[in-house]
Amino acid sequence: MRQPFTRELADLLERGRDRQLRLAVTGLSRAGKTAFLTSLIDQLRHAGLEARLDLLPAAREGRLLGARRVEQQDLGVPRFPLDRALAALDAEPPQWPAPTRGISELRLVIRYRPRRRGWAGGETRRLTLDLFDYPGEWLLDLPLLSHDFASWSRSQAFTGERGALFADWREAVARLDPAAPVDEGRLASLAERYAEGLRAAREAGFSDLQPGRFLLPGDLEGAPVLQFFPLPSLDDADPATLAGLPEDSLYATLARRFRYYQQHIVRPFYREHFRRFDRQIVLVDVLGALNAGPERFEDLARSLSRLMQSFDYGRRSLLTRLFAPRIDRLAIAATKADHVTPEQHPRLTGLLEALLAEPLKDLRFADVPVRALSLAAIRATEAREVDHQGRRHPALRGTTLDGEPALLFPGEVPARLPDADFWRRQGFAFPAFRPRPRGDDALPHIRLDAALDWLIGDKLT
Ligand SMILES: Nc1nc2c(ncn2[C@@H]2O[C@H](COP(=O)(O)OP(=O)(O)OP(=O)(O)O)[C@@H](O)[C@H]2O)c(=O)[nH]1
Ligand SMILES: [Mg+2]
Repeated sequence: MRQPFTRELADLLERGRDRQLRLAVTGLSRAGKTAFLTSLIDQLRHAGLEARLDLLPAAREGRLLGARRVEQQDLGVPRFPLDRALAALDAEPPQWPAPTRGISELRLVIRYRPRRRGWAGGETRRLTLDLFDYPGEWLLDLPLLSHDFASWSRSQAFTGERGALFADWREAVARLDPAAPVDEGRLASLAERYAEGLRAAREAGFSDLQPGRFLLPGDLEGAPVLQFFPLPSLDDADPATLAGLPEDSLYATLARRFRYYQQHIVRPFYREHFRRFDRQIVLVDVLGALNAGPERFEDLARSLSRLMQSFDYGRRSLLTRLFAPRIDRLAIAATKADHVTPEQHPRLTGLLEALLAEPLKDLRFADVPVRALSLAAIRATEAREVDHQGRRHPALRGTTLDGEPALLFPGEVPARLPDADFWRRQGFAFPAFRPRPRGDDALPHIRLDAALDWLIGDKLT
């Protein structure tokens, strides 16, 4: 058996020769992470055969020979459920892969021929690609590291439609005395009500939700570390008084759990995973948010700017002070572009850039190379043109989830951030489509090859 340190040494050597790359895919719930990774792996496995990867030079030049799945490096991380995803797509009728939770990993070895001028030898090289899928919600917890329990409590707002979803919990919590001895059972049930509020808010399409792990508890379900909540009544409390409260008071108990969450949940993710990724792609379901209306759209904007703070490792950033990451390239992508007609795609990319204008400015200032694009990992529609009153109009053809054939024009994507006028006048509406039967070919996609080029293309030269 190989000793772990030998394997680490081998990994280190591979990395030294630039033959190993750790690529992570993230995005909020339902952004399209599983579909993206499934398609990416499928394209690479079909490379050199029937995959369409014209925007990836190594593939276009016929130098990409294929890819094989091998045993992953970190045996403690769940395996990315590739086979389950492919089985769903191969079902009759085809289905989308099931939602996933937590982090997962898969290792691919890519074989390619290096580009050599004036030399036609048969040398092949290998690139080891470690792929990771993890919930973007986890990144929403980064700002939590810069708070103590009291300041975190004050930073949580419960207003508007979103606040209404927490009404139940707010009413119960308003009556609590932070200094009173804690009642474990009561605290657990209040924490559960708070988590219910978060889940309801997510169901309703909100995404600016904290703590992130409450929504995706994984194996922490029911653990006391997830049994805390903000205390809105702390607004005007004096810090010295709070600090002096007894250990068994409600305040001290919640504050302890908050600290535990910081130390044992948030930090380890950054230390053991995030810091070690070489490249990342952040997926954003911009079209889904447009479909869901103005309040959700603004909520997405807010949570994305919070999520992107994890990538701003400029000099002053919180992250640099904690654990300097080494990401040298970042992509942000608007997913599910097959929900709109092709002439709308540049607008979709434009809208994504507008949505992320502030974080993008910070990233460029911090000299992090970043590229924005729009793509469909698994294209479920076909672009068509229809005649209407003697004029040709772009349209999409697809099959709805109920199996109904559809031919439609879903609407225009606003090129800038939508204003009140846009929501009043036009809005935006499209149905969800069923994936198409894939047969033996690689999965149909839009610009997944462009994403691949930006993320790994330079390692295949
Ligand atoms: N038309 C279309 N729909 C897509 C595409 N990618 C994802 N979807 C839709 O979006 C849903 C969510 O996609 P997933 O890949 O499961 O998203 P995820 O980010 O892994 O979601 P979680 O695992 O729940 O966090 C799918 O079930 C599809 O309905 C795409 O390329 N085209
Ligand atoms: Mg998933």
